[in-house]
Amino acid sequence: MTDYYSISDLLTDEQQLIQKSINEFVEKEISPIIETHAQNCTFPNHLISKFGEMGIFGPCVDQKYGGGGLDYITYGLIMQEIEKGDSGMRSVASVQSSLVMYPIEAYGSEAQKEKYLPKLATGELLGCFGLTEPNHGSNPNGMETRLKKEGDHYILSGSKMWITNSPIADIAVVWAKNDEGRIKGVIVEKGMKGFTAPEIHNKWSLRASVTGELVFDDVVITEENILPGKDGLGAPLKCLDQARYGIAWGAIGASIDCYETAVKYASERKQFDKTLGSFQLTQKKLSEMLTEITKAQLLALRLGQLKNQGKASTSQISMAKRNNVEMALNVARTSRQILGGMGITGDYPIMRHMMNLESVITYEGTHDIHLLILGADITGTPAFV
Ligand code: TGC
Ligand code: FAD
Repeated sequence: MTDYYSISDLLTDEQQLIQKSINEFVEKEISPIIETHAQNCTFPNHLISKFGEMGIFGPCVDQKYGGGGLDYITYGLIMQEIEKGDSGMRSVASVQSSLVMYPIEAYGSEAQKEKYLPKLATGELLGCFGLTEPNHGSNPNGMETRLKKEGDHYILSGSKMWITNSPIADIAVVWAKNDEGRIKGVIVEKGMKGFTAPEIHNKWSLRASVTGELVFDDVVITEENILPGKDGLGAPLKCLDQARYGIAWGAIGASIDCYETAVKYASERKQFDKTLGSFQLTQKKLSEMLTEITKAQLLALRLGQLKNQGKASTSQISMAKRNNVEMALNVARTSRQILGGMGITGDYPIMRHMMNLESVITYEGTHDIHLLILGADITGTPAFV
């Protein structure tokens, strides 16, 4: 495991143990099968219950609801190890933990927490998160999905786009505007009349992860399925803080897999009777990649410390998500070059990571949106309005 600055020395015994067990799980259960799933655009369904058994779903959720009750550095390490296997598998884990379990725990009623959280923790239920719409991606506040009051119930109408897990999810945490124009969180269950979740096909990225739409054709919603704890755009954005934090760690995992593959290849492959690793230009590439990975690890660890103290700000999270995903994409591109022609094949994980990271740099706030969140924090003037 690449750890040039002995960052593991700063971890507790429990954090190291959990990281090791997830690392072993990924090497046994994900890495051997993921390339085939990505090539075939299939999702390894059987992993859902295994993720549940490993405590990957809701590691920071309270134990009384089936969660792990763990700290945020441990959560980050789990995301890093899973994304070493594949960003799409980390997507499943982060959507379930940060975008489904988190809002139910943070904004849900006691009855909602008891009904959904334990089953989400074991993987008996799979969830998805619907914020993005066909006409509103970076600007979710413009959403057109409506939750209209009618007598003693509500009518949900509209659609969501680019939703991770939607075609296979049992429940969807959906964000819609009520009659007062306030954004509310709604738990929509599979099988509700008027609710469908068609799959989006033809992706060159996150091919082992299922992505789809959410379509609400006048779905009847009762009060018991509305999250009572918080409304307004801040409610979904707070969930995004959780998930973006996990991605800042996860991307490091993908970069380490690419870097370690390149180091190994450079030590074995010979040209001009010398290993690639003996050429100065290859050494420059490897040295720069290791430096950038190490900087990203330190950024993530410090962010984790702040998060554990309840002090990590949205813009600090944006800085780390933006930096670490761009770093991972650059490491993937450079590693691919070190492998020459072999780098484009599925015999190595690099091209898959690279294509996955093109989604990771776009979802959970695009690269540019995170720059603007930082810019707004520095200057006090948001540039997106
Ligand atoms: P703005 O006026 O800045 O804020 C509106 C209200 O929200 C509050 N707020 C936050 N609250 C909690 N946490 C945060 N991070 C918050 N950021 C803002 C803010 O204080 C305000 O509250 P109030 O009470 O004053 O009303 O909102 P804006 O409309 O100007 O938009 C800001 C912007 C552009 C930064 C935001 O819309 C944004 O982040 N856009 C990007 C959208 C995005 O990231 N979508 C992700 C969809 S989910 C996804 O991609 C999942 S992929 C999962 C996977 O597979 O891993
Ligand atoms: P747009 O908002 O149309 O942006 C296009 C480009 O314009 C980007 O480069 C952007 O940075 C730029 N841009 C936009 N506004 C500005 C501005 N003000 N200033 C400068 N540049 C700007 N969403 C969910 O809700 N749930 C999910 O589970 C989910 N999973 C996803 C899975 C995948 C595989 C993908 C690809 C996306 C997923 N998304 C999900 C959606 C994702 O969050 C959006 O794609 C993302 O927020 C960007 O929205 P958009 O695609 O509509 O791009």
